[in-house]
Formats: sequence, structure tokens, C-alpha cells
Amino acid sequence: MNYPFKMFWGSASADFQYEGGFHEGNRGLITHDIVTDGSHERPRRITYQMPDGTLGSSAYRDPIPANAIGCVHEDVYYPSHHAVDFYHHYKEDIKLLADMGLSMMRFGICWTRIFPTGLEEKPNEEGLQFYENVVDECLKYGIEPMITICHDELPLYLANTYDGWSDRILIDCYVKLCKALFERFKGKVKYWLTFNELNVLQGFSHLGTRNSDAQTTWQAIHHVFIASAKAKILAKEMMPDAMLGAMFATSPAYPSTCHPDDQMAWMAQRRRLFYFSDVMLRGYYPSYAQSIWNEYDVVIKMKEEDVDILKEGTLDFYSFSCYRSTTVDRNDKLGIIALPFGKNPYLKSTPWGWPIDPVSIRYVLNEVYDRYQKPLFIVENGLGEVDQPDENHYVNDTYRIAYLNDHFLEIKKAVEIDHVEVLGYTMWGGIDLVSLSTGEMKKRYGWIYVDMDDKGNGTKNRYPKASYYWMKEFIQSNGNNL
Ligand code: BGP
Repeated sequence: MNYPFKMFWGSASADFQYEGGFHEGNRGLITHDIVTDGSHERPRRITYQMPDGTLGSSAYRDPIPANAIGCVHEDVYYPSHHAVDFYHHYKEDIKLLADMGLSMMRFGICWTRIFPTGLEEKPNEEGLQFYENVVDECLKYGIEPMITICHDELPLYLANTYDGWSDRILIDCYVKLCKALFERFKGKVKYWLTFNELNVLQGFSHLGTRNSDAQTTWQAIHHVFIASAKAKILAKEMMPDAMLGAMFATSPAYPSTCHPDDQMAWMAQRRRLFYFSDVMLRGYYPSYAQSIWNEYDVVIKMKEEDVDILKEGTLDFYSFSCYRSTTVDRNDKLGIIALPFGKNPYLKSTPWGWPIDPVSIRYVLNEVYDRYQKPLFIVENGLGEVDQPDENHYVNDTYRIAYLNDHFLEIKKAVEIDHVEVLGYTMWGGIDLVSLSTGEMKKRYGWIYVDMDDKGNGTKNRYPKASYYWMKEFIQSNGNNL
């Protein structure tokens, strides 16, 4: 391929939204298995079995006991448990992506397939073998695998026993996971993401903490920083050529007006957002961190060695999601999570109210490259829409083609005109998968339609959409169809 599109083009997914097979391969439970992922209107109960054979039942935010053997029945269907069954369709899925000409597949490892409770000494061979099959299948077609080591989840056992990342012991559990993965995949996998969207996704399913107060959250996040830095240090020892990043949600938030206080609100929002990557890419806490901690009366407990670990374990590249832009206003109250939802009168939105803003991706590429001068990877972008298949299951998703076309043009400008170094682009959910925010199938992102509804009905057969053929041509023509 020629410059400027000499970069990876691929598809991205997360284990709990894509994989299914949650009872198989000796997989332990993860936090996501017992929560409703924000869809509070659809609370569900899970029936579980205890070691003595008795059954119990739990509801939203009422986690099952730590020593439960597993879920035996869901009283309300929950698609994340079965997702779109990549577990049994991986060969077919990877072939479809390869036929399109993609050169990368980003996927998440389910921690409990490797260590079912997080505390075992030896990894679970069945789990490692499953992911090795996936990696080998990618390599067979010349597709570079990119692994997200931890995509917004952790073993339920660690959440129940230690209150998740609020306990420093989680660092050792995570490093043990990394070691098992690096040992198995060295020489096969070069690109790794230590964590996903830490900067906007916190709370029980992501950090395993029951308390969402600032002290618990920021302390837990400090432990995640140390874990990520240790993973990077270990990776360099075990796989000198490896490239490590982490994924940050990086939608721009424009000041809502030119009022100077809106500009200050913008700055406060960007600091909340970049707090995470500033530590993980620069190797130390930024000066403004203290003012945020003061605001929340937070004191971070650190060990003396942490300073050196953070310094040594900086990431090689910045990877991010960018789906939309928002606006920030001087009257907004910024929480720990800095994700304002201000409306922008200049932009149209998706059915889920996410403003469509192709320029935002060029803006973010420039903003981040200015800040770190490290290579960038766009690892999530795409359009969540309601697709209407015809009687042959064909979806004529011209709206998705328009979205991708416009975003790719802006990426091209960032590369060609602004000289930003972009390593690649992986679209979210190239094969339709379960939505994180709604827990439904209705919100689809893919180039490939999966025949399954919100209740899990359907054949789970895969059908290329119009955007599949458009993307194939885009790759074959090196972007000449834009
Ligand atoms: C990101 C997550 C993904 C994914 C995506 C789209 O925050 O990393 O896991 O789901 O958003 O979100 P949704 O599925 O809610 O449309």
C-alpha cells in the first residue's frame, strides 16, 4: 500500500460483547456476567449454584457469592453471556475479515478463561488454547492480531474478595495474567493494549469496586497504572519487539461558547480526560493531579518504588476510541468521569444521540500527537445504527458508508497535511456484537450482519452488508474510492 494509507485496517471487539461460550472451557465468571451494563430498565436476575448443590438468585448490583460454582440460569435473557458466539464462529469470522482485505484484528482476552478466579497459580490450558487458535487463524491470513489484555472487566472472584482494584494485590494477579499471555504469544503477537477506556469507564464492572467514591476510585486507578507499567516492563524483557499501548476514550469536548469560563471548563475537562494517559505515557503524575485530588479530598497511597515503575513502564503508543464529539459548558459539574454530553447545534446525531462529527477525529489525532509525539492508533470508531435487513438478510447501510467515508477523509488529512503518525484503524464491531451501553443487539456497528435479536433469537449466521463491499474496495484501491 502507498502512503498515506500505509497503516493497519481492521476490526475491534471485546470478549464479553462478542465471544459468548461463558460456560465453556473452564471459564470463570467476570464482573460483566452479573451486571446489566447500564441498562437499568432491564434488570435481570441470575440463578447460581452453590458448592453444596443449592441454588440462589441475585439481581443487579447484588453480586452472586464469591464461592458460587457458576450461573446456571438467567431469569431474563442477557445477550452478553452468549454474545454472537465468536467462541464457535471464530474461523468463519476471521475468514470474512480476511476476504475483505483487513490486516488487523483487535480482540479482548477474557481474564477468567486464563485464570478462572484470578488466584490460580497455573493458567488454564483450555483458555490459552482457544486464544492461540484465534491468533493462529489470524496469522494464517496475514492478519496481525492486537490483544486487549483487559477490556473493562475482571474476575468476579477478585472483585468479591478484594473489592477489585482497590486492593494492591490485583497488580500481582494482573502481571501473572500478562506473563502467561506473553509466554504463550511471544513471536506471534506484537501489539498489546494493557487496559481499555480507563478514563471513562469505572465502577463495579470495570474496576470491581463496590464503592464509587473518589478515594476508592482514584486509589484503584493508581493500582491499575502500576499494573500497566509493570506489564510494559515485563513485555520488554520477554518480547523486545512488542509494542504496548492502552486505550483511552478521546472524544473532543468543544467549549459551548467563546465565554472565557467555558474555555476554562474545557481545560478542566481535558485534564480529567488526559490524567490517565499523562501518567501512562509520560511516566509521572501531571502537576494538575494534585489540584484534582484536593478537590475531592483524596490522598493516594503510593509505595516508594511506584515512581520508578511508572517512569520505566511508559507506553509505546497512544490508542483511542473516538465516536463523536460533545460540548462542555461552565455550568457543567465534572465528576470523576469527565464525559460531558452537551449538544452541538451544528451536528446531526445517531438514534442514540451520539453527534456525528468526522472532523473530531482529525482534531483528536492532532491534539494527542501534539501532547505526546508518540504514534497513534485509532482502535475504536464507527456508527451504531438500527440496520434493517431485507428478506435475504442484506443490509444496504449507505449511512455507515457515509460515516466511514467522511471519517477516513479526515484521517487522511491528519496524516497527509498535519503529519500525524497513525499506525492503524480498527473499526468497532466489524462483525455485529452486543452493545456495551444498552446490552442489546439493536445497536449495530458491523460491516457484517449477525442474525440475532435482543433476546438471542436468530441463527447467528453472518451476512456481509453493503459497507463490507465498500470497505473491501477501499482497501483494494488504497483509499481511492473516498
Ligand atoms: C466503548 C467500548 C466498547 C464499545 C463501544 C461502543 O466505550 O470500549 O466496548 O461497546 O464503546 O459503545 P456501545 O456498545 O455502547 O455503543
